[in-house]
Amino acid sequence: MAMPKADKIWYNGELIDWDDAKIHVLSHVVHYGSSVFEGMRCYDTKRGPACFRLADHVKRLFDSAKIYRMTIPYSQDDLTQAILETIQTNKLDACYVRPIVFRGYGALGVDPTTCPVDVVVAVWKWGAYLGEEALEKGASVCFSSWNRLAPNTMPSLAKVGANYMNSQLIKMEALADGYAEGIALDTQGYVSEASGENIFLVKNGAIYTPSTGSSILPGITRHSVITLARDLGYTVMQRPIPRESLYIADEVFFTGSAAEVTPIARIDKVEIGNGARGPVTKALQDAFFGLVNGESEDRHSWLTFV
Ligand code: PPE
Repeated sequence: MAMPKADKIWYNGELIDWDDAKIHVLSHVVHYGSSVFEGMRCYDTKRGPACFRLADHVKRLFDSAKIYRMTIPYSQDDLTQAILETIQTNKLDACYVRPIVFRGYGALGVDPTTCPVDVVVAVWKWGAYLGEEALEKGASVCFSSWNRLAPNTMPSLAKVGANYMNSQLIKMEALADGYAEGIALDTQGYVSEASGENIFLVKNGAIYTPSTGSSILPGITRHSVITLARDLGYTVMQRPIPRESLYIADEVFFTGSAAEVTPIARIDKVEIGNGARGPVTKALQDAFFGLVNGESEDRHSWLTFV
């Protein structure tokens, strides 16, 4: 994705020009991947711009930092305010929001504890993650030859920069082979997630998704879709999912802040269902987009108006 510039970036408490938001090349994060971050969307609703599940994203950021013994020098409330301020200042109606906390410049060597912890919030315009067409027609994806993170190596519940080296292997292989995305198995051989999306399948009217035991990031969109599906009366189960159950599913779709709810039309060139967006996926997209666009009632108080 070419980076569309916005105006200002929030950097350790100050709003500075986009082009001035720089770090030293000897910052700890550059060498050892020591960052925790979030990605969320702000939607353009009839009542003005609204952040989707802002509090939950801020909470997950602090959880990721806790796992890595990183003390964020702001409170959750401060950071929430900083995010809202960054969106307001940049005057974007709809945008992607990327708060990132990283070990900065001060010392090198693996031990990060003497480095400062820097905090940044950036926003920019970001369209459909796998393309506008995929939202309607479904994406063509593959299984990756790479596994997702093994338990007790890189914690998958933390959204940290270093985990995305594994994601990059999955994504580059998929793109090089002509697919939009790759689905990775966990180290037990069960379905885990894609490089930047959680995955769901629909079979005989019920909905299944891997549990947190399958090395997934506990997606906030995943949680939202599980909740909306249950509101609509569907049964949703979180359990180990064998690879082959995706090929014979009625429907498969991805969820993510960037990917939203994206149907999967083909996996490894095998058509899923009839190779088009299925009715359950469509119903969940309608529920999701209705809510984030402010058209339907926000029953779970997921929108924060900017
Ligand atoms: N798994 C991974 C590995 C992941 O990166 C994401 C988000 C998800 C699942 C879905 O989580 P959630 O956004 O809370 O529903 N991926 C983000 C980064 C995408 C990127 O290319 O960068 C995102 O969707 O914002």
